[in-house]
Amino acid sequence: MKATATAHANIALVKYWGKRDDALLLPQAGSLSIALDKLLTTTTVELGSAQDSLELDGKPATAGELQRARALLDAAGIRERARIVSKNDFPTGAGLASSASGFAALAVAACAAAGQKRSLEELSALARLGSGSASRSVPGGWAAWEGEFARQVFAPSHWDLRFCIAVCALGPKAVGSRDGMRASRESSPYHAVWIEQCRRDLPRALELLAARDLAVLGALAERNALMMHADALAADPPLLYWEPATVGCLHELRRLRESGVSAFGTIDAGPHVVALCAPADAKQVETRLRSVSGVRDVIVCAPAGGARVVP
Ligand code: 2P0
Repeated sequence: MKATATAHANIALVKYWGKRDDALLLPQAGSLSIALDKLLTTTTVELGSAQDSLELDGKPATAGELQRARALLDAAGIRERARIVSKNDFPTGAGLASSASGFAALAVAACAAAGQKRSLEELSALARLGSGSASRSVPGGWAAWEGEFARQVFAPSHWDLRFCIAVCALGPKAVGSRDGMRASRESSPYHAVWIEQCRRDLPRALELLAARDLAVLGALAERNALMMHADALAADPPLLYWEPATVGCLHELRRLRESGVSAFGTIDAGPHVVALCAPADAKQVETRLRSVSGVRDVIVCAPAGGARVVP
């Protein structure tokens, strides 16, 4: 009746930004991500307590977070009340995709605690009900999510890249992904064009990933992220997730490319820039991002695997 699981957060190279079903968290277009080794969540689920409770990094979760966790347990057929304790190995509340690793670890720990044997596809679909991007953290590695669940398209070892996360602000963002995504779909005149672009980007990105073509995949990923932000910026009211340091990092990466270093940026629904590069260039990319005014920290990550039960 008690189990612990770990899961890594992921960064998308082709982004999920728009739902075709708000209740079931089904995406309008497919997305592609890589799990990040340094962003790890560990979650313990104990069934049979008097009432549901959820603790995140030592603090009680909000009613909304608890409700999302309960929805996931209900979907798994788990009726017993659960005591859930979750801990991140990285700064929480700084917009570093902790909902993806959190709900992936929760789905795996909860089903293990209930003694359920489920496939990776089923676990991914359950994690999706907590947060869409969590579907990709269940299989981990290079993961593609197109419908009900995500699957690992390549193992983490397929391509040893580095992902340098430039932390460009502290504290939570003003508009969460869920509200931002809905606002973009409902009010941005660019949204339909954005979704069409993702439908073209995903198959192309999969080819480039198979070929390990950093220059072309990196450029595609940077364009995809900037187009997602163009969609969000055109919402009414506009969604501006960037800080000055965000723009500073994008310029620094362009300068690095002009000097012959293959490094490309991507940005989620927040201010942080994640730079993709080869392992041999990671030190230089890290140093240059640290030199950008307003950058608080740089976390250098490698590809990681999927969610798993731990002893
Ligand atoms: C992604 N993001 O593909 C995109 C890029 C943010 C920007 O998935 O509403 O927290 O819980 O499904 O998964 C963040 O969205 O949103 C996200 P919900 P989620 O990584």
